[in-house]
Amino acid sequence: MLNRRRFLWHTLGIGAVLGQARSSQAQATPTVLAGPMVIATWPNQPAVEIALAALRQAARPLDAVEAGVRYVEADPHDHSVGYGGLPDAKGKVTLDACVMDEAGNAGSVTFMQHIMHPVSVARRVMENTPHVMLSGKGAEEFAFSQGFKRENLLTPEARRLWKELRREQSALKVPTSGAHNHDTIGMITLAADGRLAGACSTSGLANKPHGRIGDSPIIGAGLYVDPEVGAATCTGMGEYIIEAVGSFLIVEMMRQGASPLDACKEAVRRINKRFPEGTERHMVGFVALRKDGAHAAFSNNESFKYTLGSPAGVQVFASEWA
Ligand code: SD4
Repeated sequence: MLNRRRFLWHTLGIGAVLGQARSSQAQATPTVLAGPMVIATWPNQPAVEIALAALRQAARPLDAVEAGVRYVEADPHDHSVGYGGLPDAKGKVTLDACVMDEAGNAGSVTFMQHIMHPVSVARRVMENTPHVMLSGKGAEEFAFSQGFKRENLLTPEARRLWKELRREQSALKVPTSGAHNHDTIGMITLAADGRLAGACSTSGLANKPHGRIGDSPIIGAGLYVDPEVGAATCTGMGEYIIEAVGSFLIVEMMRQGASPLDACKEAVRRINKRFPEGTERHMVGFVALRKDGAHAAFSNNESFKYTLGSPAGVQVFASEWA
């Protein structure tokens, strides 16, 4: 019998495996950190510019990453994050987000509705409670208790796109990671003094089952920051990323001496190996930043792009992929 994801591959007629990444424990050429750095998934220039500008003014990396991600959460044209995000199968916009700071503290909210800035609620969970994760109604009630406003996050445009997507998917009866499902923001920041922080925020897969939670709010899956080593974050089909514990895997490999690129390749290789039918629509994309400023991105799909903010400015790059 086909398992759930094999069913997706077969149903969608996804192409053949696209090759495998090579892993290595080789020590990368050391990079001298020449200034603050920011890496984010997808073309997210304004968000990276905000975070980089904050770091240049000596902001705490956590403040920089929160400010950058908040920009995307408030953008009605990003249909994978916050306001304007595409709803789930019940027509509800449900949000997942997490943060980690320079000490390795973490906070997260999952399956939360009606709050424009889940990244900031995740930060409050980290700072104002002894817990790491709050979910659903409980997360919402906590947000209200912290002064966040209840808002309608479903825009007319998102509702229209969701209806289109439902028509496309009605024959399949499964959510897919196709058009309109990109643009989840994962962002990692590095201050000139080596302090790190990260955040990830998403409305998840469009038309997902009500209650489904992806990788983005899961510490170690959608984001990981190790203050001594570096940070990683990602985008794509959350189920694959959770099962690979993708971001933790990458940071831990960097701790063992792998370069950021080899570590990202290994995470993608493990996912491709388990699901060799191909990744035309079911992509994953990782970005990694080592404490010395060395960085990389790798995906199993040629569509993946990332935004780098460095002393050279803010630029969008096509990721390597296999
Ligand atoms: C999820 N990882 O919920 C998210 C989706 C995503 O760009 O990254 N979309 O599985």
